[in-house]
Amino acid sequence: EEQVTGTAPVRFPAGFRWGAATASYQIEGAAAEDGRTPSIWDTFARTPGKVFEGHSGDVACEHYHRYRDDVALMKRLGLGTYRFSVAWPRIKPDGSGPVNSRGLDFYDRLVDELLDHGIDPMVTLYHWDLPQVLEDRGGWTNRDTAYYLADLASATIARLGDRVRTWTTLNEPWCSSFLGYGSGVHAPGRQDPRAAFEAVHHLMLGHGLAARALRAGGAREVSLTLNLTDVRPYTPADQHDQAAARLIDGLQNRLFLDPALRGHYPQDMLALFERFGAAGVIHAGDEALIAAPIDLLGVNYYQPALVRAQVGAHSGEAHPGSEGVEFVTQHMPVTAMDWPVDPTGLSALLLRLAADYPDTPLMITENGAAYDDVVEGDRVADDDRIGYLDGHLRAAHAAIEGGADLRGYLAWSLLDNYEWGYGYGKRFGIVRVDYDTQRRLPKDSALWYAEVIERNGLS
Ligand code: PNW
Repeated sequence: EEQVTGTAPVRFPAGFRWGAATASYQIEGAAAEDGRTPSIWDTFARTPGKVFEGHSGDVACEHYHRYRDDVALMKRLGLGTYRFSVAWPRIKPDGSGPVNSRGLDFYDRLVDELLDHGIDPMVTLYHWDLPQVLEDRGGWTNRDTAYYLADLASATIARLGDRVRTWTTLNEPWCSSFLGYGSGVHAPGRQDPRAAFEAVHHLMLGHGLAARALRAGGAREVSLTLNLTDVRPYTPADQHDQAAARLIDGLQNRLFLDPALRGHYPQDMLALFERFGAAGVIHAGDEALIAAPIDLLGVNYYQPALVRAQVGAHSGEAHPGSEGVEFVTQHMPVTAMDWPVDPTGLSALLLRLAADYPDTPLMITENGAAYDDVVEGDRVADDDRIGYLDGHLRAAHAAIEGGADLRGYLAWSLLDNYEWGYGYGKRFGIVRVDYDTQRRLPKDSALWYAEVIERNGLS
């Protein structure tokens, strides 16, 4: 057994990429500026009862106007990579069709600012802010949306491709499909398992088409980011618990990994497309398009899952087809999200990816934790977040030692920000944001992380 929570000094490989991540709707604000139109999150935030206290991203961290200060802050922390997403409704206010150059201007300025500070920009095309006009035509249940994502890719790389090396098509299609169209806790808030599976396929088709468009536009590194987890059977020797874990592993991991990296959906997942009446959206040739070669798989990891077979249990609309599967509460420390803290899930996940999907370089594109931070003067003593990050970095290092081809680590998130359905009520930042003054205050975890980057490891 690899020790992943000890205190032995660890060093990461030379060239390991260190950084932090954000997403457009979560930080930018400036929701109605320079031609941006509403996204599904603007609509969702305005729908009573959907988001904590009705919070929206109208203002957020005002990053749209404060990006220079934010880049200076990144520089002070020593970040080598900054992962951000572009807002589709800024670049294509009508969803498809003409480009709004004022929208692209913002990202142009941001990229230049990053490069001026020696920070490598990593651009995600879609981190959940679909133009509302496209949702009005069915959103991700409409096949056209996949082609429009490829158009967005072409337009964006045409403008930024001379300076941006690393591109990501989608962030977490599991969330977009199953939380957006299945359980409805994310925008657009639909609750229909058929729509959720249709969305899965059109997102993955969009990934493949966008990957091609990026390649055609000269992208040097093309990637896909998935939220993956380590799924464990409650009683490892129990075959019913094993089957339960296999099913959840299918819905959470293999449904996205297999088409992207192996060229076909898993059989058990195809059966669910059939069962929910969504198999018709998979056309001949689609799987070959989805399997467009990628250079990097982005892994977002927060927590493991523990599941068991339980007659009558229902694990919820976010996992359609999982009747009889129960998610078991894990008795370990939790974050402010109530998510269990277990770094061994990260090492297990990375080693599993290395074994099952070989020859795919990996990057942790999100990892981090929300805590109820307390500000004391000009300091935030967030030891719990430091503990979370330290444990997960040790786990990542153990996986590298075990053979995983892990190229980098990006903390989620640079700033406290709009945490989707939780609004501003949950703080994932290594930097505190005071939403009254917009003042940024690096938490102890940010200062600690700067030292980690500086020494390329942990003491
Ligand atoms: C990810 N879940 O979201 C996103 O990529 C970020 O934008 C987000 O702020 C971060 O993780 C923290 O939540 C997720 O329910 C949201 O399993 C929900 C889930 C997973 C990831």
